[in-house]
Amino acid sequence: MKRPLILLINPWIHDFAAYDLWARPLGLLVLASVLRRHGWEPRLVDCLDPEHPEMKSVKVRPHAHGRFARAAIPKPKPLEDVARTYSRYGVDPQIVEKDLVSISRPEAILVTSLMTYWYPGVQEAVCLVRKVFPDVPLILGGVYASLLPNHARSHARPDELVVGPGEAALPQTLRRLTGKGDAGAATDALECEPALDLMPHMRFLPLITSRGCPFQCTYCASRIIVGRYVRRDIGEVIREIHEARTRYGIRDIALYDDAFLVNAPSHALPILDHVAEQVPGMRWHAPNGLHASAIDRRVATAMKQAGFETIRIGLETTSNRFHDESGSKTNLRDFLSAVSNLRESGFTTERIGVYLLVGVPGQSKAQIEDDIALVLKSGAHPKLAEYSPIPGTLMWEHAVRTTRYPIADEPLFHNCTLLPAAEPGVDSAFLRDARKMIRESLSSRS
Ligand code: B12
Ligand code: SF4
Repeated sequence: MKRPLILLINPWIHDFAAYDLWARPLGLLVLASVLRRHGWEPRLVDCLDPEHPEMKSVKVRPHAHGRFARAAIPKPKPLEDVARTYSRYGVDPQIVEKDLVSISRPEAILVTSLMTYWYPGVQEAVCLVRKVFPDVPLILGGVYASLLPNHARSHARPDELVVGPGEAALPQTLRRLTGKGDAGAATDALECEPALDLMPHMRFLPLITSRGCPFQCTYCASRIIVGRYVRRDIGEVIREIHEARTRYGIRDIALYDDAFLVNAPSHALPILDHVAEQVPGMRWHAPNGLHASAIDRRVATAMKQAGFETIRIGLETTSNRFHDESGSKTNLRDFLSAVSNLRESGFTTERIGVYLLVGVPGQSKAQIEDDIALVLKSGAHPKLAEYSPIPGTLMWEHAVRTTRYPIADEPLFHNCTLLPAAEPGVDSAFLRDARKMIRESLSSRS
């Protein structure tokens, strides 16, 4: 019997800046695996497809990450005064429309969402699929939908909206809306294995070995979005890596975990050791921050042997006071020890990227300068990451009280480019100079 068709949409990004750091719609890809088990035939339309064959400006990327195609678009009214070009990142809408028209009418449409301030891209995608497939039930989920469900209901106007992981709710919601598919018994198990064959270009494996995080930092939404911290069976992770290599020839792994290295002896270490021995030649990339406090000598050696190439440590600041007050995920001593372990294991400065969170309420320019100096001195590469206030987090109320933007009324102001919660003086000019200083300092050493 023919399986009912379901269309999965990864919307465009509307922003001042966006860079494809091994970004793939992993939420939709894991839901596709669940839907297949429930009798559906999923199809993915990725508005961000970085290598769409009809996009003339797009070049094949040897390193699997790079720039998205973009087109300047008018700024939304609340951002009119911002002196930066605003763009739609991704595939031209006419090309996406052509792709949609070539697909037979689906029984249902799923749209994902990521950053809260990217909602205009979600609206645009919903409008287009509604135009091509009027009267097909449309369900919205993902990070934005979970953090701001009321805003998403009124601005994207889906037929249904799912908050949090979609695995449990989707099969039954689809059965109710369409009468199709197998509703099955509700389970709260979280899926982690993506339907890789749906990715238009399989250049790397987007891998998630655990969902959520045992910490609850005041500036982070992991706990709100995922709810609980769950680790996958190690054997399953290893099988997924083997399959990606043997079936699709994939050598690059992009880690999407919030907490890959937490409890390393019973989780990350056996995975890394197995890969080093049995799947040599893999290259690991961790664009999302890794936990400094977990990087002892044994972990650093295992990372080197398994083929880590892109390391980002989530340090945020060298201030122990900030860490004590924000969740204690790490501290300066553990960070310095992590860098020294990585260097002794053979990683060079350029490989050891360290995220420093900038523009946090109450953070002074002097603190940022000290953070940069200390990270450079430790032998690592500071990477400044602008803070985005996130509704529902413990720091949110503080940000609402101190920001000069109405962030509680308009999610466009959560955009980290605006430095919405930064103290006076911590502005784009200051950060431009800071980045220049980092480049100069690193190049003078090499
Ligand atoms: C991996 C990741 C990244 C990756 C890229 C991800 C991508 N695809 O583009 C990288 C490292 C590049 C990244 C970068 C950034 N990120 Co980020 N990232 C994440 C992270 C850790 C995981 C997202 C993920 O893929 N999870 C795995 C999949 C399986 O889960 P999922 O997508 O949520 O899908 C599930 C559910 O949401 C639901 N679902 C999803 N879609 C749908 C659809 C339907 C119909 C249904 C029913 C259900 C459903 O079911 C799925 C399965 O359970 C989240 C934190 C988190 N735990 O969510 C932050 C997060 C999304 N990032 C965040 C931020 C701030 C950033 C940065 C701005 C940081 C910075 N200052 O530089 C940058 C900006 C990126 C850019 N391109 O410009 C914030 C969001 C802030 C906001 N205001 O919205 C988060 C929440 C982290 C945080 N600080 O709390 N990020
Ligand atoms: S340790 Fe990282 S992922 Fe976990 S809550 Fe803190 S910032 Fe979020």
